Amino acid sequence: MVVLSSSPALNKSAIFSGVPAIRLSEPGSDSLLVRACEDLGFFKVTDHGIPMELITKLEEEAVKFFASPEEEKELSCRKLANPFGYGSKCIGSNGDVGWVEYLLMPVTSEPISMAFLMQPSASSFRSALNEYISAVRKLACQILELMAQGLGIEQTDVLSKLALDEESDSMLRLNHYPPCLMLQEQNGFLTGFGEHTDPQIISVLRSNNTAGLEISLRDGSWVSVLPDQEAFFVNVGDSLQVLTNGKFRSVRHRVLANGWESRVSMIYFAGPPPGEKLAPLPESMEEGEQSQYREFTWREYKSCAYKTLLGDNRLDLFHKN
Ligand code: GA4
Repeated sequence: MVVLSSSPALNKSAIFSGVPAIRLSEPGSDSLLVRACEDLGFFKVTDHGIPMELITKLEEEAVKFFASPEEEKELSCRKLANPFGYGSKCIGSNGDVGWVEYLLMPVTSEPISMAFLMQPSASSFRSALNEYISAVRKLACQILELMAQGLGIEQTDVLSKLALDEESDSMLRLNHYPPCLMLQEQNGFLTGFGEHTDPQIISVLRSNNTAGLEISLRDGSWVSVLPDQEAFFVNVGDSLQVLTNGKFRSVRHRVLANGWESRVSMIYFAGPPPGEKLAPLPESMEEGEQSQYREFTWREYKSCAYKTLLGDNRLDLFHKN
């Protein structure tokens, strides 16, 4: 078990009221999405169509899971290969730590099976996960199709088909940031999940009604995002930045934990198939525009990501010159 004793208490950033809130069904939502991806690389969607019962059911199961004894959590996931499974405080394999415990699962075309979360009592957890995964994947695809439409791309499934592909390397992460008793007296904050960008195409995040998520604006300043029970937050990931030749901005974000509240978040990462070449979509480029990146596959990018530290700027390594 890693102890985070030397982490200094952090100050919370100013609350940001500028997160674009987009109703997917409103006319012009495609252009609004594009603008948000260009400006911040971050937005929230409000009429997502995912029933609240489904979200609440998974959130309750996640809370139950994280409240179970440490050995049980570890045992229930032992069939999953690295980096998947249950983890506590260690993020990745290069020494990053945070005040967080998590469950990281691959999302495939097959439902989550008995091989994972093996106790008989986990059957309601598995079914909540499966229902949630199919709903959130559908939402991610709807968003990706609107983005393609907003970019003026005729083939609007050009992005969503990557997430729907049989081989798509997508995943679901449940994070639990427990209250940190050490911090209660100091009234401070601690790094729950350190600053980073997500390597995938987009990430679709839902959290309980607890603050903690912060994003970095274009000028590098950090702002705190107000929780919203009704909405899903969406991050542009590094892959989408490449696919749009840098027009969309992969957003740096982090999570701060505090002394009193328990934060639970559920994030679906829409990833491409391993062999997919990541290169700017020709339709998203102006005439004569050159790619800013050398060509590489998602497999290469992911393997590079796992050699880096969480906060590293991984895309720089693939930038031309
Ligand atoms: C960040 C986004 C996802 O949570 C994740 C993370 C992954 C991990 O926790 O295993 C990484 C991190 C994430 C980026 C750099 C590497 C890999 C930890 C780390 C230090 C699951 C992912 O795909 O990349």
